[in-house]
Amino acid sequence: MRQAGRSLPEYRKAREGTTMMEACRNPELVCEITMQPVRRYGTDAAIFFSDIVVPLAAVGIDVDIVPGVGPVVAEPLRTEADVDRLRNLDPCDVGYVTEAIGLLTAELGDIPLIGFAGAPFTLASYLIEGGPSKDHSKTKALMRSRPDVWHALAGRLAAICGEFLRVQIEAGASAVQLFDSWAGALSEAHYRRFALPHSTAALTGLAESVPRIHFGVGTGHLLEAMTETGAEVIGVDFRTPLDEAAARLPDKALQGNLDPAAILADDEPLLAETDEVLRAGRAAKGHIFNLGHGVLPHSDPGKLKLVVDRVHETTRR
Ligand code: 1CP
Repeated sequence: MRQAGRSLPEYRKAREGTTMMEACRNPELVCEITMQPVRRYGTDAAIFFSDIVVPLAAVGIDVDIVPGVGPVVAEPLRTEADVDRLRNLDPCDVGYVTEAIGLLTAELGDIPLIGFAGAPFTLASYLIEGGPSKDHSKTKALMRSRPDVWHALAGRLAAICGEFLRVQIEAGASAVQLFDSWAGALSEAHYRRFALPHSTAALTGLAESVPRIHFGVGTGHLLEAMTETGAEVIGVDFRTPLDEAAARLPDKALQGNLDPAAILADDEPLLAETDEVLRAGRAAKGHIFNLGHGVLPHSDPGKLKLVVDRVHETTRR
């Protein structure tokens, strides 16, 4: 999940004097930051340090990650002409990603590296709104009023996102995750019409190379539809119990879903909730333990270690 590193003192130290976008383009720094949680917690996999807007910047979009805000786009894309200017990603645009993954696979040895990209709907929301949005109102207005422009934009983003995933797989990522963080803002009918075809396109062509994980926030009503992207693993946020998700998706492995806010609680309720996630996850075809969304900034690293150790004690017995 995003910002796993933000709660770590060694992360803040490594990032001193470097913007987020600069950090993402520095292979040695990317390698160091990716390794930090693996070293500290002994996790079973690493998540590549980057951001979903990195491929957008790589194709020339003026996007910055503003501390305390998130991605901010200088000139939002809203018209047909704006969409026409969006070019495809060439692997050479992200040579630093290939280089960083090369360093990482050497250092990680047998520990798998998870690459990722943002799904077309979530990326389009940043591009159309110009930054983080609670209601995605401009995005939803464009979908309804100019479906032709919407599908042209989402289609181009699907190509960028698919290429970004391909680059990571070719460089040595063992699995990829497609984050449609804001898809939960859509009804199932609109998700199927406006988002699903483009997420499916982004994941198609990667099949049979590595497992594909698909995750969204507040997507309890979309879980069945999300399986239609073809992803082998469905990420479930903390709002839907894993045994309920497993009953609905018997053929899928699940990833998730401890509430990130549980990390801020006392040990006893935290461990009880961890145990409950592990118990509910046994109903699934497979379960990758994770938080149900990103690590909150004030999380105590000691509590995260407690959770990782509990998961290992329980599952390695
Ligand atoms: O934990 C990690 O460092 C893993 C790497 C990672 C990942 C997987 C980062 C680094 N970002 C992401 C994905 C990401 N980025 C998503 C999808 C997953 C999710 O929903 O959590 C999204 C929506 C973003 C966009 C983004 N980037 C936000 C959210 C803003 C909003 O709209 O609410 C923010 C705050 C960022 C900045 C960012 N990305 C990553 C880090 C470590 C940070 C914090 C900035 C910093 O430390 O300076």
